[in-house]
Amino acid sequence: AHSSTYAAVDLGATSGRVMLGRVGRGHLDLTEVQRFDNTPLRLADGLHWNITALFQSTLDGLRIAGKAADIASIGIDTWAVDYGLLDADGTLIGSPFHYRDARTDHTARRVTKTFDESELYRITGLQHLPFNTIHQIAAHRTTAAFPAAAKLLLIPDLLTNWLTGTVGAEVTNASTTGLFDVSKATWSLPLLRQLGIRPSLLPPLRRPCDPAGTLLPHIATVTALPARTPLTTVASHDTASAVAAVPARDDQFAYISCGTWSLAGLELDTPVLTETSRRANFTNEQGIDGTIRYLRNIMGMWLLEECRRTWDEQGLPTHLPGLLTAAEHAEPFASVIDPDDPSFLAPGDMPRRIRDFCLRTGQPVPTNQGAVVRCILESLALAHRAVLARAATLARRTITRIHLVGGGSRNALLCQLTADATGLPVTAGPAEATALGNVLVQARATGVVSDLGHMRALIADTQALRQYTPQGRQTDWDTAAARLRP
Ligand code: LFR
Repeated sequence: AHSSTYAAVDLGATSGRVMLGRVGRGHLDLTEVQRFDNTPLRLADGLHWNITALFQSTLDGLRIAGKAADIASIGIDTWAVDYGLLDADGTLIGSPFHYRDARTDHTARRVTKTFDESELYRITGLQHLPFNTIHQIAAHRTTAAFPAAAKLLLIPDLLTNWLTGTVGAEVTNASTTGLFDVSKATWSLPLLRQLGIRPSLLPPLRRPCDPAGTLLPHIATVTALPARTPLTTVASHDTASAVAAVPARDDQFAYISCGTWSLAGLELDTPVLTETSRRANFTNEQGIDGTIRYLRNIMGMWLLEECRRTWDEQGLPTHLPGLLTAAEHAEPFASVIDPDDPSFLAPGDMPRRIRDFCLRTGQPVPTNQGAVVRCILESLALAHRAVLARAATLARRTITRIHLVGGGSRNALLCQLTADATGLPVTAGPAEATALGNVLVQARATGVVSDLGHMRALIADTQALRQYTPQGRQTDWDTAAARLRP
């Protein structure tokens, strides 16, 4: 049967990958070509992404992909909010900052002093996160570099620029900046004016399925790909790609895109811009086809990843299956944390910060690795439950099933605890939802799949999914939740 192959470049906060997706009638498969670590770079002025290393790994991956298949097109997605600045010659000014850099600790407060937060929310619909692009710019603009900037490119748009020379801002990612009008789906010119940001700094918007140019000659040479290999604009915000790939069969679902972050919420037709929604810190980000991703960020597997990094430095075991088995045998509900406590955001000794949280809140301190992992997973399940219940109320929707996608869907204990805590059935998988969403938007741009419903049905029909049914008593979770209330 006829099928086409697409290359998906998917960069996450801790690892990146290049995948090949083959799509045909009733057919979809994904193979990994190359996986690489994404290790941040600490320089004198703060925490950065090692963007040239990421670009090099991307090129290596594309070269291998091109040897394995004839590539119809390439799509790029990454995490959101971060950007590179280009000068008037199109040269990158400095290495892009990492959203976990501490420089926004103070600027976030400054922006919200200059602006009425309610008004900001009515325009952007964005949850308050200290690292939103708007706050990063507030910190950046006092540096010598900023005045030299002619264009601000979000990370996927920057990599696209390096591959094809084209300049654009993909819309799902643009919606995470805090400079975007969610109701009009355009950059907010009034907001830019008030902030004193030249509108020309922001590139014209492009939408998933739009063409994004063809490989520059020197890129075609180093990747050994055909000269006119096209890039397709995908949902370049990884979370938007992941949600596009949720294998839902109806619209009464909630999703949890679980990787470094847990993004838990609903897909809506229109944004919820009420004061209650703002105070609950729900975000309205753009999904594909003008859908709204109504969700909250929960600290996610970052807590566990950072624990493992610390344990590795301390010479303790870090093998995930071993840690999860230990967590299964650990005592339930010994202590719970609020995963979104600001003290957990920065890189560093995570087990110590978890112990500190337990001490501060008068709970037993987890004394071994199994207890720490149990505490993290139960706390994430509790947060999943709180966020989804709130989302349903605020958006006046009924949830009958949770789709848990992303790397976290491989974690059976987390999936089961999420089912138990919410009292809802959980469908887990696909783990590579982001890359699949990336591939399927490319397939759609070339007419191989038709619409969002078709994309989701294809995933539901072809990918291995696991079902979890709620067990245990809801009251145990109520009691645990009550411990976190002051
Ligand atoms: C997930 C994600 C989230 C965003 C965070 C920072 O990878 O893209 O959606 O809030 O990273 O960019």
